[in-house]
Amino acid sequence: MPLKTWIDEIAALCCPKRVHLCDGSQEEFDAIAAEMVRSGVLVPLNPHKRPHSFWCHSHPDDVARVEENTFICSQKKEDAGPTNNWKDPLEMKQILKKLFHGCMKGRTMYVIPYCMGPLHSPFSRIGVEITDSPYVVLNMKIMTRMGKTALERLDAASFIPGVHSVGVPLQPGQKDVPWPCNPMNRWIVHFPEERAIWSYGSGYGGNALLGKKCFALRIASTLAHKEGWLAEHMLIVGITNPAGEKKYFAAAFPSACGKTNLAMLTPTLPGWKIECVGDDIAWMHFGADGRLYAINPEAGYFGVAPGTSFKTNPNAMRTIAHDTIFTNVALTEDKDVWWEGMEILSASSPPLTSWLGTPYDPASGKPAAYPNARFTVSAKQCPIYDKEAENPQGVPISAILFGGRRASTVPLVFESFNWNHGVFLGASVSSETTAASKGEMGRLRHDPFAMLPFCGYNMGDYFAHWLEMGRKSSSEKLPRIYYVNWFQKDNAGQFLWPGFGDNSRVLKWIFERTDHKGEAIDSPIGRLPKTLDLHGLQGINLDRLLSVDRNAWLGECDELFGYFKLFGDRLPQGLMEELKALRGRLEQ
Ligand code: TSX
Ligand code: MN
Repeated sequence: MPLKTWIDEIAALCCPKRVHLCDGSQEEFDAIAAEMVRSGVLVPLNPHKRPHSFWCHSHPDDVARVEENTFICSQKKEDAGPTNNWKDPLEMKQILKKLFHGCMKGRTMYVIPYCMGPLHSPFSRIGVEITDSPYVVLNMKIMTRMGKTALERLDAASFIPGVHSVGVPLQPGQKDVPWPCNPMNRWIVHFPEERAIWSYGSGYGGNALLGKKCFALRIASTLAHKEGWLAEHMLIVGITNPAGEKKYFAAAFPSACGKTNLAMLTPTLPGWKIECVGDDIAWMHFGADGRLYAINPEAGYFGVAPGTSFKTNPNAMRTIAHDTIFTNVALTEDKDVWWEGMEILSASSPPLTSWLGTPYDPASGKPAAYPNARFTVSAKQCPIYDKEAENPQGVPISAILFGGRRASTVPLVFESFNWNHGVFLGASVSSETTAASKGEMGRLRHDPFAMLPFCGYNMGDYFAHWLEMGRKSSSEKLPRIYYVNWFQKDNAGQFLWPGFGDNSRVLKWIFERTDHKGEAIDSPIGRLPKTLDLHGLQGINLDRLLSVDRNAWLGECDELFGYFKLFGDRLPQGLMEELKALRGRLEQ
């Protein structure tokens, strides 16, 4: 459908006060931000401390993605699979028609053309988001290549339409609230066959910035399945050794495993360098040379603020020193931002405004920043932003890492025997829940390929697609696949591995393995490092970090067998064979 026809159709449905076609200019951003400052939605931060930056806080019930209200509406229920919520597309459209009828009354309807991926990449895709939220416009400007340039590419390509409303129409004369949303009536809906997105009732993050999770993962994964590529929840880093040789790794981790920290790592090993291509999403295609190439479809970081510090991620701290939007962090007296894990607050520190916008009481036992508080910032501001991130052809991937947070059983690092075994490792990703995520603490949660909330089709078919991708190239050209776990604990509950910059020691081994150099020892679960470079570290129990407890792993096999059964006849044979083979090696 031509863009103009679609805009008219949505305007007729939603009845906005006016329509604004976004050009993506800095002037437009500044004008919208100024209006939001006037209405009190945004607070400008201290220009001497955090230039061109803003603080805002959401409604207390609109603070995260809402998986229970997220739907994949394929014609057949089985095509959404056992891990997604499903509703019949016609039935869902009836619901949406009612919801969206008149939903933008009294508001401006913004039309946001945007490009996911470098502007001139053959792998990039165009989306258009219609929204009644100026907060969404500002965030989309940072997170995507937004505006006129994307619009120019639009005639040539078909676009992915997305309609978003906060779900709070204004009656004539009615005063708006700072963060309009409709927490009792939220719908994040995907029509994979029609390639359309509809989102209602939330103004926050992945619910509202439709280019990210909705398009670049859920819709893109269905496109990738059809077209023979991969849309993955992965960071992308460049890694250069002291000899100046450079490789690229992609890595998938469930939430609360420090993906952004790894994407911006400062190596402790002298002479090694990490550069950041992306911290969240990778679109990967095979090149004519048989190698797998990745682009980052995003142009910014929508990162979790709490826990980010000059100790855990100095590059992120420098990235967000200016031109950043902060959502749901705490505000200091001198109009700067603060969050748990940034630095120790002393008793004499000046008072804070909490993320709720009220004076913070440290004695309340509650955090000053919401645990899922975010910064939105352009990727270009990262001091280690990789120039190759703008390469339209993408970067060649030498290794794929999977990982999870596991206190025991899973060694620091091991290598898969081959592609199919690596796909099995991806499918077996699980993580122990932390205090930051809801649900019981320390419980094991399966999150295959870290894609559980983001796969737009049947996850069994997704596993089969990964196996199929391995048949598109020869084994020596395919990326090697690894499993890592930074989070093992000793019997006293202390972390066994220092993590963070010292993870460069693990990356070094992987780098050398992909160079046919580093040495490995076969174990029943995969290939373990013969040793790691531990220069400058003391008291590391490497034997324990790399040990394989056969009984624990047999238990792991039983657990996985139970999980795989969830996928019924959509589970590819190849995965069950890998599980059987693992059990066989453990029983030998
Ligand atoms: O991000 C993390 N990484 C990856 C870094 C590149 N985190 C934070 C996870 C929450 C988002 C980690 N936490 C890592 C890690 O490698 N490891 C740990 C566990 C850990 C925490 C503290 C210490 C050691 C390990 N040491 C001290 O606090 C002194
Ligand atoms: Mn993510």
